[in-house]
Amino acid sequence: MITLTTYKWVPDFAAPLMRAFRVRWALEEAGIPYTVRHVALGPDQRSPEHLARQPFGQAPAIEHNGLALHESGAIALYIAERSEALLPADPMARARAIAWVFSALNTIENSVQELGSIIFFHKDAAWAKERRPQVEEFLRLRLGQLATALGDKDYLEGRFTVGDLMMSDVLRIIDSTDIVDDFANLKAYKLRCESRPAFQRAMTAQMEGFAKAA
Ligand SMILES: N[C@@H](CCC(=O)N[C@@H](CS)C(=O)NCC(=O)O)C(=O)O
Repeated sequence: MITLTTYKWVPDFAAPLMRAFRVRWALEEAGIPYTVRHVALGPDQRSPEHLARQPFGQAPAIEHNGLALHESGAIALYIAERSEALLPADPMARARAIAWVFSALNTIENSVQELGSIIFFHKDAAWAKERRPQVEEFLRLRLGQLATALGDKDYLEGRFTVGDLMMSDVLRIIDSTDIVDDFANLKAYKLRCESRPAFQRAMTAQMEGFAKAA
């Protein structure tokens, strides 16, 4: 059985966004049962037990059959390799789905996270007010390129893959803005991903998990 390590508590704004959600969603799409371990923010994060699971004292991490694995992208791919619901059997289609996971994490999440950091932690700082227009402009460039690549397809490679799971989850980080709404096909794509039953089950589990662990 896979054990997912997540936090006991995070601030309200972070609860639906926490990266453990990607893991829950992948597990739900794959139909793989899992158990959850909650660690507390603070000293627990730096305990030898937790650092053995996640070398940077972060979450999520998983353990499975003696393997400890950190990084939400690596974990999502580990799960995806076990289910055609997330990765197609054809080698070329698999490679392209994996490329979208890297695009989500290496190309889109950087820009999204920079805006997220301003919104969540530094909104009223003078430097943030000055920097925000540049951050948004660059993010719009990237989202425009993503929208072009998506075109009129339902998902980035036509059918849903782990690449869509990661991409749509990254886009949620800026849900408190209307930036994605400016790209009609991206907005519809994100809603399509979020209306998947596995997404809904994972979100319910994540929110109930915080409530129970509190
Ligand atoms: N690149 C890591 C990032 C993990 C991460 O930033 N996790 C956040 C929660 S969503 C965290 O643990 N923050 C507390 C910290 O960095 O100390 C991943 O994708 O798994």
